Amino acid sequence: MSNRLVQLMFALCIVATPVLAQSPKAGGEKLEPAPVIFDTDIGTDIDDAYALAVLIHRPELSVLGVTTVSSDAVARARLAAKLLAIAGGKWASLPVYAGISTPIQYMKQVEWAQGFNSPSLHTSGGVEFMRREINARPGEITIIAVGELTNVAALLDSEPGIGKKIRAISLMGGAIYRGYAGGSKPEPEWNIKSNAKAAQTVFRSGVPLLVAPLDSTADLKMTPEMRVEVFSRGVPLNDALAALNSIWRHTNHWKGENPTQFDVLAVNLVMPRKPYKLTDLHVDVADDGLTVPVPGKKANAQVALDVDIPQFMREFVELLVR
Ligand SMILES: [Ca+2]
Repeated sequence: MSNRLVQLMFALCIVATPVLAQSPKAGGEKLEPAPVIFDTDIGTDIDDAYALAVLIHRPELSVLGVTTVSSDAVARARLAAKLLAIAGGKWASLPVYAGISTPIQYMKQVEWAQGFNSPSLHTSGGVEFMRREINARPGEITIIAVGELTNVAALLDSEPGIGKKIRAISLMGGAIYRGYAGGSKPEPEWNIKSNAKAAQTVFRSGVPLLVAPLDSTADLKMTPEMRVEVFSRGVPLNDALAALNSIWRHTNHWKGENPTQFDVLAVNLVMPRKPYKLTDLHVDVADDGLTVPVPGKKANAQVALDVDIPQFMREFVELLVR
């Protein structure tokens, strides 16, 4: 098959992707930003902080608020609120709500925000915030979920029919055909296995799902050279990322050195700037958190199984050094 033909097929594939389409403004070519809520376990791994920074730099997305989940969700919310305050401008007043807390996990980065407070920081009410926003704008809002799915499942369980009012859920989670290491077998991935029951609720909900599993995210490594580019920019948000990256790098118990940008892909899938390969799949979640593709069954997700890693990382760095 010629390269040209492959490109054409790729283009057609993207055009046919319904949940990703933006709504054109009436009478004009300019596109309305897509409203999103960012649900995060910021503070444990480092990629949530980068994903939030990417959201700050994506004008085609309109962030309505941030909700936090798992471990000490209040400490996570404080961290997100401080990062947003440092970003400044409208970001400083973006609402941040703690969602559901769970038993304590490693989350050393939250100490960076100890004692921080602001009027936009809410120490409870994450799930209620999501429900309020979705009911106010039925069919419009995409939830970007980059932690365990506890808040999202609680939202779906909180009100009959609420799922039908959610435009889509773009989530980082699962391992379809591989695990964390290249060439490894699929294994229960962290966000799914941390609350497999919640993940089952989400995958059975009928809400359109965009899924960034380990298949496409586990190799999104931020090299030392990329960190130099981002951290030498000399702006407060990047300085904050450098501080958080340093805390994470020197304290994480899995000896992570080059941050893997798992969660950034879940942000990018809402409004892709380039042809990610999305595959319609039916995905079942087993009780241990394994995500199992079921061939022949009606698809419940569009799954990113493949990504152009150099292009993704280049775009990621360019966004953060603007
Ligand atoms: Ca995360």
